[in-house]
Amino acid sequence: MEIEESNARGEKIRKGFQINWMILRDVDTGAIIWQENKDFSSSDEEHEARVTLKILDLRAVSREINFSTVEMMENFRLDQKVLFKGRIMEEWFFEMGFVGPNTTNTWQSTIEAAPESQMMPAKVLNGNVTIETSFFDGDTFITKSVVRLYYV
Ligand code: 9GD
Repeated sequence: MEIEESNARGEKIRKGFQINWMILRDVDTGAIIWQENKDFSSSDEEHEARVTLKILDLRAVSREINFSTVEMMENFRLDQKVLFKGRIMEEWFFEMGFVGPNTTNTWQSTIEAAPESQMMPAKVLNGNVTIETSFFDGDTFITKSVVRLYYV
């Protein structure tokens, strides 16, 4: 019985995929709180991001991801885990859907504060939060990246 699939399709998509830039905004004011031109999808290294500690007080954050893909995708989506010292605090699912071949796209999504969640203090969170992001086209795994957050 097959216990490990080759995932040739996932590897082909990954080879032609890159994030060009990301922007985070305060939904209530539209103010940009963070932006960087870096491929946060690459899995070879743990990434780092420095965000203002004010982000923890925001009701909701708007995120734009600008990415390019050579391969077409039927249902591009992300599964994101927010981890504190490696333990899961929240899991988020975002779905973009169809993406054409040889295109550059800007994907806007909104991250809301969890309903009855009391944020830990920034000084406790600082350097201890990692975001584990898995990229999929439908059920096809593409890649997984890790970003460590510093609240400054
Ligand atoms: C918390 C305040 N309300 C609005 C949402 C905020 C979410 N934050 C996560 C968080 C959840 C908690 N439950 C606690 C706690 O209980 O103490 C603490 C923090 S966050 O501000 O740290 C946050 C995390 C990730 C905000 C945005 C992101 S993200 O997914 O948009 N992202 C950015 C880019 C770099 C800086 C953070 C990470 C990311 C995005 C895309 C990709 Cl491909 C990879 C990584």
